[in-house]
Amino acid sequence: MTVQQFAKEIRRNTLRCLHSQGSGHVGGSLSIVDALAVLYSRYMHVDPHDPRMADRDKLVLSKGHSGPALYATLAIKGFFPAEWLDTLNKLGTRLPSHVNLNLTPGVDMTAGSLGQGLSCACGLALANRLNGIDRNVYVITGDGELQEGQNWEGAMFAAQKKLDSLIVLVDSNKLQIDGATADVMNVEDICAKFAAFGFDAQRVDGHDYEALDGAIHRAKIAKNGKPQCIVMDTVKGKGVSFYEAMGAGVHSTSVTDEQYEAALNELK
Ligand SMILES: Cc1ncc(C[n+]2csc(CCOP(=O)(O)OP(=O)(O)O)c2C)c(N)n1
Ligand SMILES: [Mg+2]
Repeated sequence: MTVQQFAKEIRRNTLRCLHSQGSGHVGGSLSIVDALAVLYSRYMHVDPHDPRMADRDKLVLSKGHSGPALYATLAIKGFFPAEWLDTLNKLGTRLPSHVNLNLTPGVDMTAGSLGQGLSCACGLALANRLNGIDRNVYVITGDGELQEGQNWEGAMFAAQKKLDSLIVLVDSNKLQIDGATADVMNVEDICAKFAAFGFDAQRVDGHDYEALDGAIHRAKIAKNGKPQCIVMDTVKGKGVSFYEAMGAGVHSTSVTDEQYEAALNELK
């Protein structure tokens, strides 16, 4: 499967998952699909048959409300049966709307309360070093999420401890829950901010597979004592025209039978 096909399959399954609930975090799930496709096809050293393998790469989905995109990815990778995707948030489900490491095979950190994932990832990266494990810890944060001050405590800690196995991917889709990030509380220049905190920072088109691949590769091989940041310019709702066109409204929205069918038609 090419990375393009993988990404389409993730988008289809993300919408399948959201459709099972009838609504949910459509926009921020679709905006990270291409990053997940590159990570899980080319970088993540994981074993679907041994999800807790000590010697694995880890992903902290700090913007935990985008769980459906991660679930879609993990289902395709074989971490659990695809039928689980039809149970989003249902009573007794293993797939809660916000990621939970105790419920879902392949989920490495619980998240949902925004702002905490980078700190958690610092702990995971430091623990790897103490245990002699040479693997990467990836974090995906939202752009709006960076308004949470705890991120910058985590960033300081990462630089202080020289956590160069830590790779932060910022999903810069320019929107948060109820408007444009620039209008609510501007977080730009994100690259310059991370660089000022001691990171190597790059900025790429978050829907360009080869650009993403190049940035992740550079971050992975840097090993220069600096934590790594990749700001991804993305589109909320990416891949489905009518979701892309919704603006901030796509943050949490419906996936009706009609919308699901129309979206699948676009994702053939
Ligand atoms: C601490 C905290 N405050 C508020 C929320 C509610 N909330 C969920 S998503 C969201 C918007 C986040 O915006 P952004 O980080 O840009 O995410 P994305 O655009 O990728 O969906 C908010 C405010 C939350 N989950 N956690
Ligand atoms: Mg956003």
